[in-house]
Amino acid sequence: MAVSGPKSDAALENGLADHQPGAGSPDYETMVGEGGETQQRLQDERSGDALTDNFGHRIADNQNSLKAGARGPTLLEDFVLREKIFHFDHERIPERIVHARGSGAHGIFECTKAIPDVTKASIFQKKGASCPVFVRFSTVAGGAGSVDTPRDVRGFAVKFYTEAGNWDLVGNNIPVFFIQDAMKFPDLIHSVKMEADRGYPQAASAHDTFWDFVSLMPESMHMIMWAMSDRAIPRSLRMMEGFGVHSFRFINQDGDGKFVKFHWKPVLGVASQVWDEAVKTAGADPDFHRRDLYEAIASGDYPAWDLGVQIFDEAWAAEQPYDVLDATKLIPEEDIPVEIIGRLTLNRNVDNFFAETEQVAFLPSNVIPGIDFTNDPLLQGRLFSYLDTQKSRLGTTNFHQIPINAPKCPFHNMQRDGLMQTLVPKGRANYEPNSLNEAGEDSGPRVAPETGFTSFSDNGERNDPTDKMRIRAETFADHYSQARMFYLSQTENEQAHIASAIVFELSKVVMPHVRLRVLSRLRNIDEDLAQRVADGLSIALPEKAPAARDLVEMPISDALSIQKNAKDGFAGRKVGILFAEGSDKAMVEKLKTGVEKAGGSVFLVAPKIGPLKVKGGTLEADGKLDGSPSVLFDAIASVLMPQSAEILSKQGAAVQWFMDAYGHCKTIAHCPGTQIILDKAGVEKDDGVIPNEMLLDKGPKRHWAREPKIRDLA
Ligand code: HDE
Repeated sequence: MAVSGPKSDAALENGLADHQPGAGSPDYETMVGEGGETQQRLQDERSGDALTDNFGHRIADNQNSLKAGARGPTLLEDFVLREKIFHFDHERIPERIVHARGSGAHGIFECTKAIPDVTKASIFQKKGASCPVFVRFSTVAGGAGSVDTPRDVRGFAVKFYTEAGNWDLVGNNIPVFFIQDAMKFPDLIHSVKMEADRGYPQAASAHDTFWDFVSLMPESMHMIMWAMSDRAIPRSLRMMEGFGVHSFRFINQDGDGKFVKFHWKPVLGVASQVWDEAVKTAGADPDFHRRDLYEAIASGDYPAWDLGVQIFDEAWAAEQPYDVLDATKLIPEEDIPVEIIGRLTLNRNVDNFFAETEQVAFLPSNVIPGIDFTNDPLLQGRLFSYLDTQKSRLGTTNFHQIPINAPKCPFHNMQRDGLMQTLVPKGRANYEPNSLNEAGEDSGPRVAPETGFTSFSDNGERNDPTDKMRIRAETFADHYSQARMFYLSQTENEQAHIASAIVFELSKVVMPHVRLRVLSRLRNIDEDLAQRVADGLSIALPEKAPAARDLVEMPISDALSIQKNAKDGFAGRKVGILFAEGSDKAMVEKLKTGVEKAGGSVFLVAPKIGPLKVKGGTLEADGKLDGSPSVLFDAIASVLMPQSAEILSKQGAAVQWFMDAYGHCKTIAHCPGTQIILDKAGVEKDDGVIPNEMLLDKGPKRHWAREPKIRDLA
């Protein structure tokens, strides 16, 4: 019976019924490639390519779901339908909590004036240096589907893909902000967004909660002036100024720092609507600004801005009647003129709104060497927020791999895995430091102390000598004294365990230079330990590793030893009791009651689960002998008649039961009948091999004195 139904009218009308799957699509060979190529292919879909599902299976019918008969129910096996609906159901991601509605475009930034004396930022070293950029303009309060022309601040976020990594200058079209401290941001935004109980107004500050909040926050009054001015109803995104808002810092090659404020000056000049116009535009063309930007770029009328900087130093800042770290203040251009150093030109619309404009993730923490932060408490809070928000918006810490966010310069590090990992790092160098190169392996990337990002050390606090630094205090430099104290505080047997453990571990290490390095460090802890390990491996002791600090001989601490503090009672311990047919039920029960009374528990083990016939009735085992090895118990006891013992002495599981308990230094209580198995298992009489009657007195402790007799320790 045919399962695909007749072609729908729509399909026939579209001529799709005659479409040959695969016509015009590239060869299989050219489709096969690494992940990147596959992604590129997806972007390069052309008309005529065969429609496939997400796993490359060609689709024969995109109109009809698979049904049991023409009018029958849809079948679960229809993977084409399921995938299509499944993907559609999950198309939306959380919109930005602020700046949800935005419009983006690609472009280029060119340095028009080199300023190497104030910053070592690579992009400002040479006139004519350039890099690609992505810019996203936005409103703040409205949702992603709101209109373009409300009275609102506009976001002006620029991502520079420089050769030194991404630099994100995430600014606004107003040079000051509502609040001075990041702590108030959630309150500010809650107050301006639609009111919590009624869900309106959308994209508007003209309502109770906003004005309630700002009237209680006098620091917002400067920004309110700007927000109520015509700046908040721009004529076009192309006719807005942009501002970095905060004071940032420029650092030059010599490490000297200067404050800097960033400005974008539109080549078209600043222009605004009047309020009545803005209101009517919202109805007539809700996408007024987005359309204007798109059409200008599409027609080759590329919008451009000059990048200006106001540069000043701490001495100048100290003399001003305001704090340059206060984001509610601007620096009048009359006091510090704006110096133009570059030009931004937007020359390419996005190919896909979601992939680029929606998924772009700006991070004020993205700076390059030569540009640094200041202590502006608003900026400091932003340094956390943006990274954090991308995880919830884009769902993965690997959001940097999304093409719009990835740097265009190489990036290498030891970050691995995570949701939606699309890179395939090779080798095992996923940690640093490593010396894998000494074994001829790729050892991965290394820090670049000369060219890497270093923070400006002055903490910016006037008259406070405390500097910012990445450093470990000298008082943390002794790495061996306490390691030695720990080792020397152990019992002889515990020390042997440590030495043997290191021998075992290093015998699994196949890189000889690593074994030697460990030994050279052990010499700083204890020469005897190092020698024991070297002997255990049968290699010569290497030179002692240099130590940053002289060893401090610390007194032995008994608290560090397990054996010196062991508790010998039955509390929390489990005793395995072995019985078989013919065993003395009374004896088994006596042992059981005794152990339980002392706080322990008992597990009955027998060759078969039973019920088995025993002297005095029947008895059921909790576990079968070959499934209940003695490693499961802290001590063992056995109640066996000689005949059963004779039979069991020929069975590996029984012999090993005792052999292991003996080897693991456990208490072995037994009846005389068991002796034949004990002999077979090599169990020799000692303090821990006792008659059943002594079990309760002896307890389940380990008998370490036995250990040297049964195994070679290092
Ligand atoms: Fe933002 N801001 N912001 N902001 N902001 C976001 O980050 C935040 C502030 C600005 O087109 C969010 O990726 C805090 C000042 C722009 O994708 C979020 C504080 C300035 C954009 C966030 C501020 C801005 C954002 C939401 C106070 C001007 C849009 C989605 C400490 C200098 C970027 C996202 C784009 C977006 C937090 C204050 C500009 C939640 C906590 C001041 C242009 O992380």
